[in-house]
Amino acid sequence: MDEKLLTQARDILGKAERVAVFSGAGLSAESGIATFRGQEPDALWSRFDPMQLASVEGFASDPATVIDWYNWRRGKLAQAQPNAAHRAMAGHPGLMHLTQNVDDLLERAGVPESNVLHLHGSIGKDRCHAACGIEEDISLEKPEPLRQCKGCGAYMRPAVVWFGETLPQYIWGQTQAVCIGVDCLLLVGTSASVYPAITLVDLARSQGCRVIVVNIEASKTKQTDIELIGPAGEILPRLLEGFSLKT
Ligand code: BJW
Ligand code: ZN
Repeated sequence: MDEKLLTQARDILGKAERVAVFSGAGLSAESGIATFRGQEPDALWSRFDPMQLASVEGFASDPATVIDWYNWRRGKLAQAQPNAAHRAMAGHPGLMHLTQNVDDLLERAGVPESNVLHLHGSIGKDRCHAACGIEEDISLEKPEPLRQCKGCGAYMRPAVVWFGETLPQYIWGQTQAVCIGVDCLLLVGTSASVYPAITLVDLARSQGCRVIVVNIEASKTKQTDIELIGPAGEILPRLLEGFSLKT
């Protein structure tokens, strides 16, 4: 890591009054959770077809395969533990987290549930695919195979956001409000390639917010002030040390 850039980033953080974190799959990579598009050989979209496994069309054509795939990922998450990056951020319980991640590793690290806005839903829940309102917590260790909704008979599915689906309206409104109010946004472990989530960074920037990137590779977005290149689990503990950050 470039020590000079780290010092500059800490300078920005030291002056910021309200900070928030926008995270992606790279945050959980050091916990053994595969990213989607990262350069790692186990990145999910290099091995699996996203339109078959993470779209309404894919679920309609072969729901059992989709559920089996999510249950395989749930098993991996059951074995995983929060890493040093999750823990470093949990040391700042006043921080708001806007995360694209569907895992619960921030919460397991000790971040209050109310401070985590899951833009793409939660893999630890199922909901009715016909949206009749039924939602159920599921066991990550022993998830249910394909089954029907007790309320209306449609299939149950993971409570996540697939391609072509809109983001939960309430969460979307809350994340926008956070982005309007912060003066520093940490962009941690995301390829910044999925809409509309990534437009939140532009929204924050349009209000004069500074953006600090933490990623193992250079960011595709040009809307950044400082890029700290390296694993989140190494950078975040050093970046955040000694501050009392809040949103
Ligand atoms: C590390 C690290 C370490 C590694 N430390 N860093 C063309 C143009 C514009 C938009 C579109 C388009 N075609 C289609 C669209 C829309 C589409 C979209 O954005 N597609 C793009 C891919 C082009 N978006 C949608 O469909 C969204 N809905 C929508 O637009 O609704 C409106 C609408 C409605 C109806 C019709 C049309 C429009 C919904 C998007 C839902 C995304 N869902 C997923 C799956 C969630 C469920 C699940 O988990 O299975 O969300 S896809 C996947 O991508 C997942 C992630 O949350 C999301 C973002 O990925 P993320 O987190 O950035 O991960 P990676 O893997 O991409 O990057 C990891 C990064 O970590 C890398 O940079 C590494 O370097 C780094 N890293 N190790 C630090 N140790
Ligand atoms: Zn139902």
